[in-house]
Amino acid sequence: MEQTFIMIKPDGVQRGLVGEIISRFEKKGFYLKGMKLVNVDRTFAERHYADLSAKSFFDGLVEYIISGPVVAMIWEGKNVVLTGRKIIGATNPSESAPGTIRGDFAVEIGRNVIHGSDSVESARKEIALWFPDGAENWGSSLQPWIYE
Ligand code: DAT
Ligand code: MG
Repeated sequence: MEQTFIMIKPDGVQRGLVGEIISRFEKKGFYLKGMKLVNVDRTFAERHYADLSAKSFFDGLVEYIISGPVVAMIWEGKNVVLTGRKIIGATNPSESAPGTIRGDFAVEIGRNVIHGSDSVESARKEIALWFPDGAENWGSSLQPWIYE
């Protein structure tokens, strides 16, 4: 099944949103296949956001990501990349729909609480960067009640 990389950013950790965010992915019917709380250094944050290195907000974005611990996770499920992005909501919280994580918990684009891979290909790259040993291999006994 498809996997995606989800990261709760330092503001989400500081604000005590970790449990709420995990709960939303769990209740949807996705499976947690990797998780760690880590402080990343500047070089690592720059690698994660390498595609945005030419943007004017890049330095501020990197400062934000290294400002405290983040929760890095692998989630697995049918269409989890695209559906994960829908659960997260639009990049700018002023445009994120209520009911999405950013719509419910964020105000500023530079404090938007959570990251999610934007394609299957970037998920593959991001999982390889953050979890070089790969995902944990386990299966939920409830799977037949969620997946036909
Ligand atoms: P997303 O996180 O929704 O995938 P992105 O990959 O385009 O969005 O950008 C990564 C992060 O960079 C985003 O979560 C917040 C920040 N960012 C994006 N566009 C920005 C902008 N115009 N001004 C300030 N920060 C921005
Ligand atoms: Mg992105």
